[in-house]
Amino acid sequence: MLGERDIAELVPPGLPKGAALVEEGRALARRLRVGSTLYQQQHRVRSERFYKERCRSERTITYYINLGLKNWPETREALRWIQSECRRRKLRVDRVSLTADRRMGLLPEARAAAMEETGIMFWTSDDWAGVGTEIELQGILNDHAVGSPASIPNTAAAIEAGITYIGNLSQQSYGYPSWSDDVGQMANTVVAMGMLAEKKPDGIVLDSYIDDGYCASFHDAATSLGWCLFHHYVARDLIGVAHSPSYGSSFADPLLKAAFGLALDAVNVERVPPSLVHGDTNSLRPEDSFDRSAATVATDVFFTVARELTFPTGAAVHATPLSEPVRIPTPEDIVQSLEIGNEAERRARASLDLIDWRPAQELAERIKVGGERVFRLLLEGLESFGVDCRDPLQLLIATRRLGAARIEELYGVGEPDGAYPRGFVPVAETDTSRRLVRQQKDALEALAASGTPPDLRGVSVVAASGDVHEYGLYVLVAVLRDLGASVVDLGTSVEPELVIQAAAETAADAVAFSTYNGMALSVCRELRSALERRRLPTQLFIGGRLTEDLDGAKSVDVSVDLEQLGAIPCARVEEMVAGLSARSGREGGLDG
Ligand code: B12
Repeated sequence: MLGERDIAELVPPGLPKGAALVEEGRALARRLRVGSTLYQQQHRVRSERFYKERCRSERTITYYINLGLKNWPETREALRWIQSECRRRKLRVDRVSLTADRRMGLLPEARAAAMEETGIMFWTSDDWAGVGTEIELQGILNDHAVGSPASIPNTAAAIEAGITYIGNLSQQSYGYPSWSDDVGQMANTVVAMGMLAEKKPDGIVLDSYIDDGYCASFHDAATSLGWCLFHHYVARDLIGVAHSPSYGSSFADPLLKAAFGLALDAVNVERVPPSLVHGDTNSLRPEDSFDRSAATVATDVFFTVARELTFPTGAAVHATPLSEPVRIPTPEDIVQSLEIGNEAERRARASLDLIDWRPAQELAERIKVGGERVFRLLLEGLESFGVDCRDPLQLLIATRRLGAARIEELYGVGEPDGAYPRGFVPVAETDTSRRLVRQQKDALEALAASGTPPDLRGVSVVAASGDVHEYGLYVLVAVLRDLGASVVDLGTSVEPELVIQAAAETAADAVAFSTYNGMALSVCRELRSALERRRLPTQLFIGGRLTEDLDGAKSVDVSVDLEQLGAIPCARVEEMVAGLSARSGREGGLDG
């Protein structure tokens, strides 16, 4: 399935030795002191890991929140308000993910020039220091540290600030604006893992939040478990890091979610407590009422708490804010989610005897057996392509270059069946796979319901996502192809300039661009000016979450501004289909 060139590119020549990079990281970390935080002082531990171990043995449930404001002062004030509100309402909250802007993944000197997105920026050393000394919650760094071009400075800053869960190896696959050096990115990742290995005795843990990376794209939970085993192998076995994958936002089915948690715990041989079990975010849709979302969130967190009480792992629990699909959650939205989480715990504690866990245990065993096979096949496959499987750098580069879909097509372990997109029947189908098939079908049915679906044969489109979000793009591309359009799919984290270059090279009729990270207007300006520079008449469709901070107002819907720029903002795939067919003038599929 792989051509000679693909194989040759998996391990580029002249790579540094992974072991030397690990040593470099260890040496760097020897000069760093692990900071202390108010939370860790309060619980009399040097690291959150040790407190989590205590919670695991005492069956104490801890709570996790995400906060994605723009800078430290704003974040600190919001957290202080959340803390006091939780005290007043007698709600438990322990830890906060300081959800970073993607620019934090760039080297510090490149950050100011890059486009502002969504999430926190740490601009000064005082900002970092504040995490340990100015809030009572334990801060964690989930995003754009290990795995990013800035793996080394961000890991160092986090260690010194007393952040003792540092992520996120799953982001080894991420792309960063104006950064094209994947070898450099992976080399920095290996150095940072060397730093974390050095600090293992201090209780520092490498988190890998799997729904951020390839596992968000896999169709089979067995592939996801195999991927976790692969990361355990690289981080724990080859480098010596305390590594614990965590999961949750793409899991909707309570049985699958519980089973996956059990399978993950079964392969966690050092029993490093996972950072968290994230609430289900992907089931919440912009068009749903908050009341409906409340039922989804309450059920999700109820079963997570029940599983954690019955089979404790030490993972903190997260209840998704109801506003998740429509806006960046406000402090009020977060407190509301803690109300749901804390109450769900009371009810779960009262209901434990009612739950029969055997189906989840059986499914967990199937996922584990499948995952172990995926891992073995993956390593054998990499070896057969000439990858040195004892070298962490080679392993990370090769798997990054292979990509999630190819890894699953090559090493997925279900019964072969060409009717399935990845060529086999999944051992335990992911909710992602089920949902994407349904969304594609829904869009086609909606088109059919409004008349004969248009015939898009002869229409050519270049499609891409500007950030990591890929599901909207997947549905869009699938529907356009179903209707006969010829689509060049450039994938995720693609720079505007590259999209327009591809449109020029293929003389595309239209560009479809998906953007979610809160800079829709800025990105559209770049797309428009690249089109104008080349004098291209290409139609520009844009969708995703069309927001940006404007004149001090946060997350404003910029659809009207996009229209004024000459783009066509779309909330649904069907709107682009209508726009294309109006232009091609071919309705009903009668000609061509
Ligand atoms: C899944 C998800 C993720 C996953 C993505 C996994 C993956 N491989 O795709 C992960 C966890 C990695 C993630 C990360 C982030 N996310 Co996110 N994510 C979501 C989530 C839960 C679902 C979005 C989704 O894919 N829906 C499924 C698709 C099929 O539906 P859809 O998006 O509505 O798309 C439909 C239409 O919009 C349309 N469409 C979409 N694009 C286009 C394009 C065209 C041309 C057309 C015609 C139509 C079209 O067609 C689709 C099918 O009908 C939403 C919250 C939510 N529940 O909606 C947040 C959300 C989109 N994420 C958000 C953010 C901020 C981020 C981060 C920046 C957070 C951070 N600071 O780290 C990072 C991005 C990091 C990066 N490197 O880019 C915000 C965006 C806020 C905003 N702009 O107002 C949201 C709304 C969450 C929130 N409330 O804060 N995310």
